[in-house]
Order: sequence, then structure tokens, then C-alpha cells
Amino acid sequence: MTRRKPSADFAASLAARTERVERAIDRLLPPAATPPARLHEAMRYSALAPGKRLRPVLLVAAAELFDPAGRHEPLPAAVAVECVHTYSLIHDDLPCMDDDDLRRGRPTCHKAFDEPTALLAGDALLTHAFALLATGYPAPVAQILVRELAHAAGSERLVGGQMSDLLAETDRKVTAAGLEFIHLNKTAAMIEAALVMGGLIGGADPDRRDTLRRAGRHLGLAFQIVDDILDATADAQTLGKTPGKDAKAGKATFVSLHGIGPSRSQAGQQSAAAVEALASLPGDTAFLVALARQLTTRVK
Ligand code: GRG
Repeated sequence: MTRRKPSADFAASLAARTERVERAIDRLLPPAATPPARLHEAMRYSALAPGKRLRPVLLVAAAELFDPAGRHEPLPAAVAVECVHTYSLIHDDLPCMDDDDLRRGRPTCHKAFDEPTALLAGDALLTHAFALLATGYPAPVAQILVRELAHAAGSERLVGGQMSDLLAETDRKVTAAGLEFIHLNKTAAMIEAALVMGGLIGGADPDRRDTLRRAGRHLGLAFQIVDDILDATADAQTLGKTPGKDAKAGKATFVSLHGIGPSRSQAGQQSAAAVEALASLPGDTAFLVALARQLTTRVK
């Protein structure tokens, strides 16, 4: 048998998992015609726009690592995580926050619809995430999944990170530690939760879930540092969102605090730490390890 190059294997596995997640988003969101149709159209418009699906793919891959036979279904949880992520993007783009008009290569939700509809579409996606967990899993598993996602999305993590980010806009003395706090909560929290929820569904024990959490923390920091580098170096067409907004607003980013070179080396170190944690897990970690490595070389 001829062995394909690992990169070709990885690209094919990533495409297959991404497609599986996208079919599940389509299936597990209310149909567009559900009354009120305008709200459901807006939810589907943003959730089905071409995102990278990093968080749901991580969740599915972590579940499969511990449950390679696929006895437990990761897709409702994967879609739940993507619903929370999409809500956060819709709200982040609103005029009262980042005031952006481009997301995932398309007009933002409030540009394609209107502000109140976008606000409500975000609210409804957030609520739908928890409905998916409550209806998709038996009670004891659902309870742990709800707790994990609620914490990651809540006032101490995702929303808290966003709040700290807004406060930092007017603070000209953001320190490296202050910026790391924002990144750990605004970005890493949901990546950690995706890996841990996948592990929970696959049957990982608490020690292994801790390892997944540690990998998610490093991966989240690597992802955000690369995001800051791309924000400073890439164009809107490649990114599918407006680059350079943070620098224009005088906001501290990893690049503005540390410079491009040190940012690249920090991203490499964080990615290496994530790879080390993932590779220490039992089973076939090749996909997760390749995904963690690929995040530092991504172009969008
Ligand atoms: C409004 C509660 C609330 C939170 C907003 C998501 C977010 C927090 C802000 C968006 C700006 C930003 C730089 C967030 C950091 C996390 C991040 C890089 C999000 C974008 O994730 P990708 O690149 O997006 O995975 P796609 O579209 O590919 O899913």
C-alpha cells in the first residue's frame, strides 16, 4: 500500500471533519422558515458563513481520540460550541462594540439584516447552544457539558475577556500580563472548552481532561498571537474580516507590545507546548498534533 504524505492525510481529515460539522450546523439549527423567519435566517446566515470551524473540529477530534469507535455522538456539542462562538462574533461586530462590516468574507449580520435582528440572532444562538446540550446528551453528561460551556462563555471567561478588552481600549498602559488575561479569556476559554467537552464525550478521565485543558490554553494563546500577527500583516480579502482595526484604534495587541519577531517566536513556543500536551495523550493523536502545528502557519 502506498503511504500518502502526512500533510495530505491531515488536509483530507480536516476537510472531512469540517464538512461533517457544517452538515450538522445546517441540520441542528432551526430551519430558516421557522417563525419568525427573519430571526432564523439571520442565525443561519452567520452560523453557516464560511468560518474555519476550529472549535467544533477540535471537539470532534478530542472525542474521537478517546472513543475511536464513535459510540458517543460529538456533533450536538460541536454545534453548540460553534453557536456560542458565532454569537460572540455577531455581537463583537455590532456598532456598540467593534463596529465592523465584514466577517467570514461577508457583510456582518447587522449589515446584512439590521442591528436589532443581529443582537437577537446572537442571543438566540447562545440559548440554542444550551438547548442542544440539554437535548443531545443523557442527564449526567449534559450537566457536565452545560457547566463547562457556561463557564467558558460566561462573565469570568469569554464575556469577561471581552469586557477587559473594551476597558483596555481606553487604558494606554496595558501590560503583557493584562493582555495575556484578555487572550486567555476572550480566545483560549472556548478552545479549552472545545477540547475538554470532546474529551468528556469520548470518556476521558479527569487527568486527561486536565491535559486537554492545558493544550487548549496553549493553543488559544498561539491562535490569538497569530491572529494579532495576521491583523498586522494580512489583507481583508484573505482574512474575510477587516485587518488593522486594533492598531488603528491604538489598542494593545501582542504585536504592538512585543513586535512581530518576538510574536512569531511566542506563537511557536505556545504551539509547541500544545503539541507536547496533545502528544502525551493515549491513542492516535496525529490529527490533533498536526492541527496544533498548522495553527502557527495559517494565513487566515
Ligand atoms: C461579544 C461576548 C462577546 C465576545 C466577543 C469573538 C470575540 C469575543 C471577539 C472577536 C475578535 C477577536 C479577535 C476575538 C478573539 C478570538 C478570535 C480570534 C475569534 C475569531 O475566531 P476564528 O478566527 O473565526 O476562528 P472563524 O470566523 O474562522 O470562526
